[in-house]
Amino acid sequence: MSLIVFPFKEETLEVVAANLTTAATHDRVHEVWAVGAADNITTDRVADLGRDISVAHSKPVEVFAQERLGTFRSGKGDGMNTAIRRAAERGFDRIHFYDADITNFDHGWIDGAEEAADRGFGVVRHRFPRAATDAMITWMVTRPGLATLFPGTILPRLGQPLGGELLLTESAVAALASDDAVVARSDWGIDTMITHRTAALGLDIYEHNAPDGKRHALYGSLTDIRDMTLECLDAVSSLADAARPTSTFEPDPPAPVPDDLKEVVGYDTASTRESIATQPSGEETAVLDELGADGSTDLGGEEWLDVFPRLMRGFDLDSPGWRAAAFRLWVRRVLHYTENVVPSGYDPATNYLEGTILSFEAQADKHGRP
Ligand code: GDX
Ligand code: MG
Repeated sequence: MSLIVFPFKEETLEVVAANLTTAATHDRVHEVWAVGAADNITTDRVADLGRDISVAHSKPVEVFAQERLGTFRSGKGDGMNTAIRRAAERGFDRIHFYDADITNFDHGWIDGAEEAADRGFGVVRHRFPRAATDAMITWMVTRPGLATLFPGTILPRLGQPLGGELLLTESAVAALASDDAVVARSDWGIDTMITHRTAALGLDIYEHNAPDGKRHALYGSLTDIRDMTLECLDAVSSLADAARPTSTFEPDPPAPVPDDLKEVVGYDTASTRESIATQPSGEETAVLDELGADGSTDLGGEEWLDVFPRLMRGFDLDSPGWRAAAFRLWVRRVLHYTENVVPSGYDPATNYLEGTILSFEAQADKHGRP
């Protein structure tokens, strides 16, 4: 019995309807759920669409609002955890999660995950090629964090540790549903927690490549993903004393990246630079001083390698000074990479980024956990 779940906030209704239909028309899918954000003004409309799709394809399609389960900001984590809890009670063999805003979602994603689960993998993560300036939280925060805390393990090797597209088998669902730290993580930190916990469960993990990439709503300024950056930083830093992974990991072989994706610009540099033009407050300055960073210049790879472990160790999600300093330094790191490395071309930029992760692992091997 396979279930497909889409957490959704406010997305284009046609895109959500197309995704619900794609899921409902797959013959291995028994049920489809869409879990709406709290106070989501589109939930009733999506529920109407769900009823029509359910009737048209004779398949249960349930649309409901997320429950308040966690202790952080109520966001995507509450949505995923609401579905995980319900699915554990209902006894599905497999749950797939997909973002509701994907515009190229098709049966191939579901097939790829189901086929790997048929071969015995307990968790299947989708990976997909991304533009050189997309995934800046993954490259500059989450993977460096995992490399620093878990060098030499599978965690720094996962291509997309923040990916919201994955399949969990029954035992993974049961373990996540009863894990207090996962249930608490109601915000954007949920993906990091699920990634760590599934890697620590000892289940075999497969990374399936969706070769055309994930086409979805892109950002404007990096300020659009400020909360996501800070919450993902907090989530990875919360793993400082967490168990080392015991799962095995097998990725699909590398595949060619579509040409048009190599040209996509991930965010707007001009408005992003404007967003950090303000002078730091006194609180922010105190944090920057503590970190030994001045915040007035962009950060290259070596500077990020140096400061990031301290940033991760000291980070306080509830402190305005830490939030402002972390965001400013991350933006300055991303701008430096965008202006100095991306112009060399897609493949060199991607290879460069992979190299930065190896440097974090090498540094951690030498000095131990921060
Ligand atoms: N139920 C619920 N509640 N759904 C939400 C909420 C919420 O509060 N906020 C967002 N969503 C949905 C949204 O509608 C979409 O379906 C999905 O969650 C992801 O949100 P989106 O705004 O499309 O995020 P984005 O930037 O595409 O991020 C995805 O990739 C990130 C990454 O890999 O960098 C998403 O899966 C992130 O979790 C992931 O960190
Ligand atoms: Mg999206």
